[in-house]
Amino acid sequence: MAIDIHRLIQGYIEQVDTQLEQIIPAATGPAAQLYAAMRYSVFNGGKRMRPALCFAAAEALASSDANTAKVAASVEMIHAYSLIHDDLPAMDDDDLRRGVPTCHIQFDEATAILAGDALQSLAFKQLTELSGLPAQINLKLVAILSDLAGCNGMVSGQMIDLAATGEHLDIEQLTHMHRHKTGALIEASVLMGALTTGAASEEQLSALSQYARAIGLAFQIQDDILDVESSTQQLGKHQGSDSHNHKATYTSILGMDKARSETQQLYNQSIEALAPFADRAEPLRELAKFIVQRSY
Ligand code: GRG
Repeated sequence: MAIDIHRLIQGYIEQVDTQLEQIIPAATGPAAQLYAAMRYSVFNGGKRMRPALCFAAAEALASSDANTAKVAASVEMIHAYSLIHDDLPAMDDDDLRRGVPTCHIQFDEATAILAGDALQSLAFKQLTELSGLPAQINLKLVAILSDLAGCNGMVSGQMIDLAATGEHLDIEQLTHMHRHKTGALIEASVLMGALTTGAASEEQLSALSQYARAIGLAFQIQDDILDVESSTQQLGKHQGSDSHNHKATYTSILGMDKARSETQQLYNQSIEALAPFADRAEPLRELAKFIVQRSY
């Protein structure tokens, strides 16, 4: 039976949001503003692509479970922290995200920095609360998240991005940056979801890694295409912000047609990588299609 992608994503969103509600309760008392800023940044309408990839990767091997929901919450909290910090005046200096004022505009800069910090540490705490997995899998989850969200992944990508602002980049340099900045956390989401099944072989992880690396880059190219073609209302952030900020993009380097064909090629690669999983990988296939066809 064909999968309804919107229902599939909605189901994943409900599972991860239930988990996030438990992890980040509304608080009173001296740190109430910190919790308010964390909740503001997590519960303001993200697409939840990384949690969705976590659940779908688990389902490609076995089934998703309570551990998958915890890991999905973990990657979403890392994502939320990265967006809060990315929007700060010291970084991209943005005032609009997901159609609402960015965290530092709604609260203040110090609160936004602390909300990002707290989300990051809570993400790692989640990995101590998994049950029934062998210790070496638990350690592997921590190592993957630490590597791919940190200085071997997303944070390095962000540093490269900041250093490259206003500079000419060639396509290899741009790809290197985005494999880190955007692709690494997407890869972590897929690998970590698969690991929560306790049943992932090295071959399967390697195939899933190929899938994630292809779709992670396709995600970024589609983001660049939308930055040109979509509207501020649809995107929930300022349209054209990359060119406004003098950033190299796939569309500025390759042109729109080549950027589109590159996205299609990467999509094809992601689907090829899923061959060993047969029908069980249908949710991952549907998410790949959604990622390259999305309009927001
Ligand atoms: C500050 C350490 C640090 C890292 C920031 C992820 C990132 C690195 C910056 C975000 C800037 C950006 C627009 C990147 C392009 C791709 C991307 C990650 C878009 C936002 O992700 P979506 O579309 O967002 O999944 P939603 O709002 O749906 O969750």
